[in-house]
Amino acid sequence: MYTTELQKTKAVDGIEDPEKLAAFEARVAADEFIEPKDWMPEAYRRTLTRQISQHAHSEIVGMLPEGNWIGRAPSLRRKAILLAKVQDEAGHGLYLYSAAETLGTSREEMIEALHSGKAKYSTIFNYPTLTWADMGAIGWLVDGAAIMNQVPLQRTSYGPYARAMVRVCKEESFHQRQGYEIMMAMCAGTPEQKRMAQDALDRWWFPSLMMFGPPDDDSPNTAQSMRWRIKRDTNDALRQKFVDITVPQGEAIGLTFPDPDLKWNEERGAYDFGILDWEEFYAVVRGEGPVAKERMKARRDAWEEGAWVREAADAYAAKHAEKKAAA
Ligand code: BYC
Repeated sequence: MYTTELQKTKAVDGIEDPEKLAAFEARVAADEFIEPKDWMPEAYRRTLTRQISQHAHSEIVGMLPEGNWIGRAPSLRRKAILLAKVQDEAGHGLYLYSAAETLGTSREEMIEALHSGKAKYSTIFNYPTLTWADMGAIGWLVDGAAIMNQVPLQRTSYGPYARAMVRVCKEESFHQRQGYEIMMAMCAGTPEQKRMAQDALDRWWFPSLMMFGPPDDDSPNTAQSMRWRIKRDTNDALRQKFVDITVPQGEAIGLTFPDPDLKWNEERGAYDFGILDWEEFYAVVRGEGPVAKERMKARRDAWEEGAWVREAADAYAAKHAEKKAAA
């Protein structure tokens, strides 16, 4: 299902029916949605399954860093908001697994790929959450980056993915605001609170920029995904947009960005910024992130501890099927 297998299916593309392929490409070029029962090239199906399932895994693994703070939120109000946000992420995972299932891969297969380390999930969730200010930084930066990437996905060429994104984006925008509001409150608080907010920005800034994926020149999937309108913007274009929107937000609350090369470029009408540490990115992608092992263990434990729920649901479904058959 993942890159190596995808390369194989690219070769198989040569034997796709040329007429069907041409009709498919014309539909995509006309901005028509492709639906589950429509004909599609095998490589399109596989790249979508890869992207949507990895997106779903990111939502579910993404519940862990914030879930760790629900019991430690500083007030009842903050706790209720964080609880709602983490529940939203579970919902996003469910819409996305459902969208991916319409392409013919079962949820069990996708979960197995995650648990065996075959499938990727966003690098960002392999960093630890050390203080309450990290809840602010995650909402503001991580959800902010997610919206930047996901708003264009509302127009992605595969119908079920595009429709799932509409609701996800509405919720993400609430998440971004709640995070920024935590940062605002901490920046207006005691010197210690301001220091915590700055420290969170210092640690989360570069990992957030890496969420957009490798630079366009090193992105093996972008060209084909843009051609099939799965991706509507390149990794670098979205990263730049995110920097341009986020820097003034940070400066407005008195924060400074941990990048000495960050400066407004009048000619380009955009911020210049330093080169990211791509070696760190690839190491995290390989599963060597600071808390990668902990995250996977938490997911596998949750799956095993939830076995009785799946068994009970199956037994209930079987009982109903029996009753229906007997009626
Ligand atoms: N982390 O050719 P490229 C959230 C992989 S959830 C890990 O550019 P593509 C949230 C990439 O998969 C946010 N791996 O790939 C949740 C590929 O490897 P494979 C998640 C990464 O697919 C809870 C290889 O590197 N959002 O926000 O064209 C709480 C080469 O990359 C990453 C989505 O998933 C990464 N950061 O573009 C709070 C959005 N970047 O698969 C918040 C949907 C790249 O070929 N996905 N890789 O083995 C996308 O838009 C695209 O898949 C990406 C990558 C832009 C991420």
